[in-house]
Amino acid sequence: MTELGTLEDLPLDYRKGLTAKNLVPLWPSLRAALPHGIPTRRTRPVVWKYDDIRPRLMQAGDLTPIEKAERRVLVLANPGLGLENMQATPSIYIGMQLILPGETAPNHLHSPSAVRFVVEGQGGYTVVNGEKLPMDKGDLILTPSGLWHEHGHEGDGPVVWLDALDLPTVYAMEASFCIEGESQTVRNQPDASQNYFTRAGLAPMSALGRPKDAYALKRFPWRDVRTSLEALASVTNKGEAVQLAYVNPETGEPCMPVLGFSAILLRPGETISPVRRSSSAVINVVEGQGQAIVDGVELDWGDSDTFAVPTHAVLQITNTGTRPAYLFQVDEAPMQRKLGFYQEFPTG
Ligand code: GTQ
Repeated sequence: MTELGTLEDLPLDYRKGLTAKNLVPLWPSLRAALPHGIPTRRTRPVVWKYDDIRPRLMQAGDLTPIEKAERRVLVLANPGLGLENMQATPSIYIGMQLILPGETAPNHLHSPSAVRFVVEGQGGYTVVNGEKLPMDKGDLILTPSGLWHEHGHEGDGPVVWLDALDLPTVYAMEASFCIEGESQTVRNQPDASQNYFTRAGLAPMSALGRPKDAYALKRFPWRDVRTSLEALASVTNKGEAVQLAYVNPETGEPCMPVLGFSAILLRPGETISPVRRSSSAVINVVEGQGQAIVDGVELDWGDSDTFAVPTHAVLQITNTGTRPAYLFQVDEAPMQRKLGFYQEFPTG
């Protein structure tokens, strides 16, 4: 590799002249911007233990009334990226949100897209453009860019969910903003997961003759995901990932434009070594115990823990328990595919 010239190689008055005119020489920074072979990654493989998050979230419930928070969220920030930047990975924002019985989180819309993945509790709901979506453990709820959404809780006990947003990308583009609105009028019918899209391969006939709905299904009940994972496991060799992608039932495309979502089942004692990918990931444990080895770093995980996988990382995940383990994965592969640089790097 050729040694490139440094800033110090340049006469001081030349450098000063460049700076005065808002100009920068590329060659001293070229290798940093375009490292050979593999990107420079500041993202650390880290695990956020739910046992560390939960008591602090409950404390926030005591310390900060919902009116003073709007969204009562603790952000899972990757220390390698700077805690203040609120990035679990460079393109994935993750928060844990608490809502208490009787509380409402006011109606708003924003340019980033969000999903909610329910971690614990019963009786929570989100209203998205007038559609009231129940939130049971493991349910995935979409609140896409530009759609009104508000949350509430009609049950007992705390409800906690994981928020995943494409905020870092939208923010980096100086395109992140929010609008507040009056509470929505709720349509008096069940959400589309309970009447329009109840089985894979079946869509309402009326859906064929109109433009595709970018967000046809906004709630993916965990009950169905779990059943489908178990069925897929029955025809998948041990060591091969049992993984289902959340897609739009009208288009077959990933259900959101920037972030991708999938669910994984690991059989007792099973180890999977997913292909190395150009996208990063955040994995939340629905249930189970195990270990992940991410670029050589061992991360132990249990129920409701969450861990970060940097871009291009070598990853191995093991279920060390005696029951199946279920994982929920967020990645930015849909965005990377659209931008034309998504890659998988088979080992060997
Ligand atoms: O619930 O709408 O974690 O707007 C961050 C921003 C949650 C939400 C977050 C948000 C929300």
